[in-house]
Amino acid sequence: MATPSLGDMSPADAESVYFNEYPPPKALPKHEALARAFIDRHVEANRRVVLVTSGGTTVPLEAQTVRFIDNFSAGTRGATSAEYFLQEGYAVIFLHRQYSLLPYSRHYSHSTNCFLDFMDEAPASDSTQSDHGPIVVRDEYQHQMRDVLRKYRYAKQNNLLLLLPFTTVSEYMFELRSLAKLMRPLGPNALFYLAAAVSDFFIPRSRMAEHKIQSSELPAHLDKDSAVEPDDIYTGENEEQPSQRKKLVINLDPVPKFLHRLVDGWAPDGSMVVSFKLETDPSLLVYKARTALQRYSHHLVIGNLLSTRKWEVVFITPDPPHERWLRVPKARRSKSISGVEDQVGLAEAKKKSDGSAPTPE
Ligand code: PAZ
Repeated sequence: MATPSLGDMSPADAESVYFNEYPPPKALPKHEALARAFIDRHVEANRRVVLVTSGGTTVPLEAQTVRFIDNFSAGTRGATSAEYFLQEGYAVIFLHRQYSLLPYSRHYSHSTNCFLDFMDEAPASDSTQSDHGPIVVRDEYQHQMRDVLRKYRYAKQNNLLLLLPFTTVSEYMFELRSLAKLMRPLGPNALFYLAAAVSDFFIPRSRMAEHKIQSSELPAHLDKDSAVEPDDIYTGENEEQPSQRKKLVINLDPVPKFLHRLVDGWAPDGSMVVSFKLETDPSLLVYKARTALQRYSHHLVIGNLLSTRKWEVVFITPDPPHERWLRVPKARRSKSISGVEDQVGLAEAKKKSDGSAPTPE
């Protein structure tokens, strides 16, 4: 009899099968300890805590991973929104793809200029008589960098920002589940803001190749995988060069949707859950966002299109007006560093703090 796929199981069964199949990430105990201390501190201070997820997850093709499937997300939405949550008085757990954009440092990181372009060598002062002047921030960046630096320092000195990295989709799932459970003492002071681009497809651990997938034939005595060829990675012969090269055909399973479990099981009672929905086809966006809201019964789905995500989003809510567009006016698009996050971050934080609906532009 064929084994049922995770998508055919109840959410609770899919959870136990999925989490039993993967070893927890090595960093999980350390991340849990950091998160527990962070959450305790903010429970004590009666501060609201938001878990922001950011960046894309990878899908490894091999257990000893050389190759993986990735996605486009740079973490701009998550990193920018985190800054706005901090500004609104939240403490932020920033669960992000390793090396993606981070709050504050994103202003000077790889997606903009090289950070060295912000620096200059100042002339040496007379007293030092040295030809090595101090390195300084260029005049034109002083104002903005001072502002960013002060906010960054404030968040750091007051322990308001906890950075936790993930890489693979299974690491993300383990971290999300643990953090949501650890956030239970926060009750309604907890907010989940799920902006990460989480892979929809993956190779189950049981069907994953252990070693680097070979692209050419091996002599029989070295071809360990030929006896246990994984079902989902078919390396058939390439017709053009039958003797040497192999095709790679990958058969991926759907990643179980754990939003249901987050809303109904892991997250604290009374907390707010905001998810994002990305599409490329404008005619699908509202339908897909609405379907997600109905399916998981959470509080808000923010829909965005790949091509316009920096300038417009749609808020899909269970209560009227049900669909509300938020747009950065054209005149401010090129000047805005962060695009629509300026609007979304603030509107969300405002909504949570005073219960009012966010106002569109
Ligand atoms: O990271 P980024 O700023 O480049 O992109 C943000 C985003 C499009 C990943 C986010 O807004 C989003 O829609 N996340 C959910 C994607 C999805 O699973 O549908």
